[in-house]
Amino acid sequence: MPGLLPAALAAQGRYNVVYIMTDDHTAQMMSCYDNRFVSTPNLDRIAADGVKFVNSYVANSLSGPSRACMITGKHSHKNGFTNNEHGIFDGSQQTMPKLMRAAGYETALIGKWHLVSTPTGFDYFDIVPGQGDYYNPDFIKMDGSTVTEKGYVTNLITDKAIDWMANKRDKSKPFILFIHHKACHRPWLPEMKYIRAYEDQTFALPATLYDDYEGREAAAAQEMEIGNNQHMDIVYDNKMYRPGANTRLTDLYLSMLSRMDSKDRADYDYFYDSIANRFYAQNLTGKALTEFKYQRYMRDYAKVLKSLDDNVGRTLDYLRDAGLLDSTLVVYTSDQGFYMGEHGWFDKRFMYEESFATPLVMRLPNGLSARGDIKEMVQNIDYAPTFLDIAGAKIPDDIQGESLLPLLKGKHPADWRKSLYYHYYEYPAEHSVKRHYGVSTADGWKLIHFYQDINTWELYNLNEDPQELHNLYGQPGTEKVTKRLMKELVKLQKQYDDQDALKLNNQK
Ligand code: SGN
Ligand code: CA
Repeated sequence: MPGLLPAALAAQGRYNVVYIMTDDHTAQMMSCYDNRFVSTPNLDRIAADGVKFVNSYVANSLSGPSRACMITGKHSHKNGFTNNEHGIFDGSQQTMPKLMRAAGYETALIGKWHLVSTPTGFDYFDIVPGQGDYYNPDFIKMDGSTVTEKGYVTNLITDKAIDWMANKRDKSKPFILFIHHKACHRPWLPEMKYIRAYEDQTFALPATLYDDYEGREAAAAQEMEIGNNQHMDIVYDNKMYRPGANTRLTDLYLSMLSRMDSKDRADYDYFYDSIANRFYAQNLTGKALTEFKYQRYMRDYAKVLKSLDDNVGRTLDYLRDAGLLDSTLVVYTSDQGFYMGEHGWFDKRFMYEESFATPLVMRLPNGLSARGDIKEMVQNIDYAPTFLDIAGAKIPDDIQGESLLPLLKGKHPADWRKSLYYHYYEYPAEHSVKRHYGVSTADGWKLIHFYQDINTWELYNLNEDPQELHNLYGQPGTEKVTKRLMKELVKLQKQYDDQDALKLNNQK
């Protein structure tokens, strides 16, 4: 074999990086974070052989923007990709994959890209168009052609990732491989072998399923409620199809299913039709309907996750069998968190904990000694500088994230950041979440400003109100803490140079 053996690479500190990112996977549905709902043994393996970040967050809780923050190490207003709906990522800008490549790494991207422009900085890519499909999905190749491939998307992405590591890469170089799964994005279409999984399980209702949004105007204005059929579609999301159905998303649903092989489709219809027949015979309304939809949602999401967990296991097994584990940093994260019925919701976008947070676990190669939980506040803008640091490359001054490498070495720098900045832009748009920015502090406080066609501030004490139900902004006795958070917010806006937001602080 030409080039350096894995052990030699590790000795040089030039670890490989396998970065696995899912779509919309949230910590509530990952057993090493939260074991109430599902078991994810393979994801948990990553944490067991390394670290679990328990204060891991995104800078903008939406797919494209989150991915842009990740590959640039910069907040949205700096990388330019602020929202999914109007954005085209400017691929001519500095990105971490380009810098990794310049540092001698082989770079590859497989799966969901979602940044519209053709990926730059990759020696190899094989991506799904837009959101991609679950069944017999299309893939866009480097020559620009689109090919429909047979199978379930999570298996196919993993097959491709393993094939690239085993057969396609230049083995004389260290590599960074981005495996971007489509799972577990809406509408949670399961792999056929798991279509019957979780059907005996009844999931506990979240305490805030019937939140009334009192004191939170933006929360009241959203369109992401499980119980509302205009928000969570009974056909598309819950798969309760019957002939003549004409909900807003019925056509989209049927077009997705039309990709299936006929035998699978017959089995799929047989399974969901029997549930739909019972459902329509009951004429559920009110809370009974909401809770039926919640259970369907949880089960389908859990099924999709089961295939994902299997495939992460396959990826780890490949690395082990190829002798690469000791020289490879394996990262598992999601493009953002997600609501599993908290506040009555699905989807993400808000700076509230469930969607501001994102799972982040890492299996560490030989030589990186940290183990267990890491409590420092980290954000997805930190991944780029971390990987550059691992590659021994210079971290450019304009990168806004911090390298996590000291934390992976078991250090706890006293001057580690004590607050995080967030800015969400996609409004007006699907799910109607107002534009907002805010600051969250290590001592458990959060201040958020919703703006544009609204002008409201929210203040939370997470230590006493972890579910963020009590907006304390403007309450007597909070003047001092509000002032402190306001100061911290302005400090971060200046540090990150978010000039537009700075001006909005004084919106009248
Ligand atoms: C689609 C979904 C939305 C979802 C966005 C963004 N609608 O538009 O529910 O919020 O993607 O998701 S759907 O009817 O097409 O399923 S993201 O993860 O890509 O940002
Ligand atoms: Ca997403």
